[in-house]
Amino acid sequence: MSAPPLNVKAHVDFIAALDKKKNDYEYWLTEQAVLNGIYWGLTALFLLGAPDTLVREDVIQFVVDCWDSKTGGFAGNIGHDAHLLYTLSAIQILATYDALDRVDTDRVVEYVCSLQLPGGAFQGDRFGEVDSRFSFCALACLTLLGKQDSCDVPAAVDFVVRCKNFDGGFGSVPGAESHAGQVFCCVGALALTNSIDKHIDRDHLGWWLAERQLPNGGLNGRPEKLADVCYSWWCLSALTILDRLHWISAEPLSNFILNAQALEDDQYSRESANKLSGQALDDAQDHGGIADRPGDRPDVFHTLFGVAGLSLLKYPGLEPVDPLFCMPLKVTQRLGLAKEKY
Ligand code: GRG
Ligand code: ZN
Repeated sequence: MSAPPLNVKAHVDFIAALDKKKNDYEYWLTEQAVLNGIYWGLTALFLLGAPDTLVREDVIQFVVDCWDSKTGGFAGNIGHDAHLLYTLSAIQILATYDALDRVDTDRVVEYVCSLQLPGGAFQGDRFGEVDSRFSFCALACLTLLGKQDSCDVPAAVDFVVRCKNFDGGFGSVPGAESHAGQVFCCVGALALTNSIDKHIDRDHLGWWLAERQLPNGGLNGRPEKLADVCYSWWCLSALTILDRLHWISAEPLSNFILNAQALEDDQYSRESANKLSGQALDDAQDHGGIADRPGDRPDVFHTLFGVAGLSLLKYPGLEPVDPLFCMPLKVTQRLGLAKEKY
């Protein structure tokens, strides 16, 4: 199937317009996770070659305002509770803007380490949910801060290895079904701790990941599920780390992602423009962005992971992305954290 080219300008405008949508219903649904949204948007903008689109100082100040002085972690919005998911996004944003000196990083390290349990797993916050996602968040955060050794690394690795299944994939906790999102987190955690070859059979897991490609070119997250643009990141990043990216058919996957763009003249954009009038229509950015699959409504999460997937596939004009941190490669190179081999 053919596909339109990547519409860089439409996606940059789409992300820039998100800030103006604070009165929208969807904004309130995601209000507790604004920091995640800013990380997704900012990273996409850097990869699209438009790093100056947002006002750097405003973004940094917002991140600083999300810091919770009681715990030392970051909340997803000002005045909310701290969580590892938002703490990683905060550190990624500050690292991207070269502004890590704007926070008390020792307290952030203390917060992250306080969430490690005796068996090595990390809980996401003080309420105690355990998930291999949080192992990745903790290790990535500590590594970005140059303090990985502040936690019990062998125990952290041991928990991640216990999440591995007979099919080569990884789940959220020991015994849970393999899922590509968790594979990204567990492969990432093992890559961050230089323990891929000790614990992963690259061909076995590479095969499970390559099996995620469907006849429409897109990737799903586990067997019998629909293809979704975000798995272009969760699967491709893991395949890149495992040095098995070539086990995917690149062109059909690129076309699947490119066909999920919301473009000016497509049905999604026409319908959303028809629903608006007057000032709302003037303010609206009714196209741009990438959806989970062709024909669906675009969002900033799938915009980042579509663009980042295309970057891993070396789509012309995009900035290279670091497959481990999902940040601009230039940033992880500046921090001395980019790896040639895992
Ligand atoms: C720095 C990129 C980055 C991530 C931080 C939070 C995190 C670490 C990773 C999340 C990994 C994950 C679990 C991703 C999956 C997200 C997703 C699409 C879940 C949907 O699951 P289902 O079961 O969907 O609803 P399927 O596709 O299986 O039907
Ligand atoms: Zn998705």
